[in-house]
Amino acid sequence: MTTLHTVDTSGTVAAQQLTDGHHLIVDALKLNDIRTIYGLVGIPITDLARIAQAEGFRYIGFRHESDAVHAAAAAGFLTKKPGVSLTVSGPGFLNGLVALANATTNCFPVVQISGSSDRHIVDLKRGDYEELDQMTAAERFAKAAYRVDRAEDIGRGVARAIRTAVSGRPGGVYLDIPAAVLGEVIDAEQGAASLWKVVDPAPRQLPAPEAVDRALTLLAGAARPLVVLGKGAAYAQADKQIQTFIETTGLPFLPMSMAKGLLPDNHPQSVAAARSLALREADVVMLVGARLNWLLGHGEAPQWNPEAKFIQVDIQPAEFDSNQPIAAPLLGDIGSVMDALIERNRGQIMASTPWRNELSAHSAQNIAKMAARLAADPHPMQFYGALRAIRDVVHTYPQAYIVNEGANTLDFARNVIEMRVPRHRLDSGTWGIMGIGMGYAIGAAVETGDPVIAIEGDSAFGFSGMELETICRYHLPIVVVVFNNGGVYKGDDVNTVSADPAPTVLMPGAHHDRLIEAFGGRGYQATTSAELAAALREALASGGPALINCVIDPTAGTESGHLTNLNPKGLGHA
Ligand code: ADP
Ligand code: TZD
Repeated sequence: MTTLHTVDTSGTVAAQQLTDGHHLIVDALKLNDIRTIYGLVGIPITDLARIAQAEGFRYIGFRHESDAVHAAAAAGFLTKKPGVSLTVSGPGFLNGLVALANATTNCFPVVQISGSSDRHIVDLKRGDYEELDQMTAAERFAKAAYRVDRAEDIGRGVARAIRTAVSGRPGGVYLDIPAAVLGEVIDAEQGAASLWKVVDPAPRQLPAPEAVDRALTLLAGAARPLVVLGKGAAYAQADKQIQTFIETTGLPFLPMSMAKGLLPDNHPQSVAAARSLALREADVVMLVGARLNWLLGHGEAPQWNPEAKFIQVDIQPAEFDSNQPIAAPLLGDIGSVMDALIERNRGQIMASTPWRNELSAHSAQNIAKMAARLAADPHPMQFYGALRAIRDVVHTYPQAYIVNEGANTLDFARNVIEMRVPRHRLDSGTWGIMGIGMGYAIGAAVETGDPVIAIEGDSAFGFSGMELETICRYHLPIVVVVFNNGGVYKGDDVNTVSADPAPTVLMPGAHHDRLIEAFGGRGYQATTSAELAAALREALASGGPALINCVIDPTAGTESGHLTNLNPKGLGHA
């Protein structure tokens, strides 16, 4: 705030307090309890970041905008409040947009605030520094896009962005602030009066009683019921209600990857180890915050029982019937729906003993098979041996967050690394995107202060690897484990037609551990599972940034992991 002294014709001096667009954005965010901004500065938003820092915000500066927006998205998922990110115009905005789109796809609340070039130049396409019609571009990929054209509308714009990001189905919101609005000076009192705090940003949405009864009747008549928990259930922070409903009904449950830990993975009702059988046989399936998209085979036979009836708990009505007929739609927020289910259940649901026994027996068989694979300790290391070493260390750090991306690294780690607490696993999610690794890890570490272990394929790590510098600059408790098999999927492909490496091949023998050393972090090279366990233990005990280059057999893994069948066949290659 600055004071402007004016002298009128009679010689009277008047003092007017002034503010500007920068300060108004910071004040509006602060009023709405936002205290962290993930960004990358440049024209026209550098001062905005400085002012935020001066006003007590934590500003985390990144090396690439998509990592900043991914970090904010992780913050949104973990806290149920929108993460806020800040990008420059044109290319900086576009770099962030992929992460905004990814957050929208994953239903994570996040706001990307971006400075933009002068409207009168952009709109006539006269050619400006970093010129782009950003709002139009964002519209396609975000839940919503808004632009603030006057400083007096900043409070409205911020309120609208927050409300849109978290209410209903959460998602990514783009907020465009032209440079001229950032620099616009207005009366401070008028500015302060234009800001407001959003009341109850994500109001509870209660299901209709008849919809609850319809679902309960269906579940009560089921011979082989199944509950599928998705990341919407994790996001909803309705942990207690979900646990109560599952445990009092005895229903078998299957967690999707980011719902792992909502109930502990070693819970006797978890059928994660009998997934195929559960999907193939279940006759009534209750989806809780999980979509019947490709990750669940669109609910189609033969993966699913063609006779299965679906109950779906979701906050987005248009989600129902998107893939299969939904016999009992339950519209509402998961907390309120679970409360209503618990309240209206008069003990009529009891999962049948033969079905539970069948699932348990099948799980036990699969767990034994997995134990044998995990016990083998080949050299060079394969995925299972390395993951067993990590799993054993992680058990002693239950509060550690797991970030996970790659193809084989994702598929194997999802199954091997058990989660015991809710919302502690973040991964490639609905798009199967690579590049979330360092952004999600930074978001989780900054928001919680707890240790983060990022389990990364070597290709996946490369997408955000430069953020090692960010991790070291802020001295974050992040340990990155790179599963280095020297390639995208695998490192043993051979190009038989020229001297160039094959398309999937990356630099053999790469020492990713030395990258972090350049920034003062701890680097480790592990070639055996014992070395890996020792390095991870030491790195976690240090409480600071570390990277373990975990050397995996280049022949280990499968092309495209478990999605090999999604590659088009055609005539094949040379
Ligand atoms: P997964 O990939 O784990 O199966 P999805 O991302 O496909 O999970 O599904 C998440 C679903 O959860 C989305 O359809 C979303 O609308 C829904 N959702 C998110 N938050 C809530 C909430 N608070 N209450 C109800 N549904 C929610
Ligand atoms: N680009 C983006 C943004 N997302 C993607 N999913 C891909 C490319 C394609 N892709 C995958 O689907 S997995 C993957 C790529 C490039 C990397 C697999 O190799 P990796 O993991 O080294 O990370 P594994 O464990 O060796 O299979």
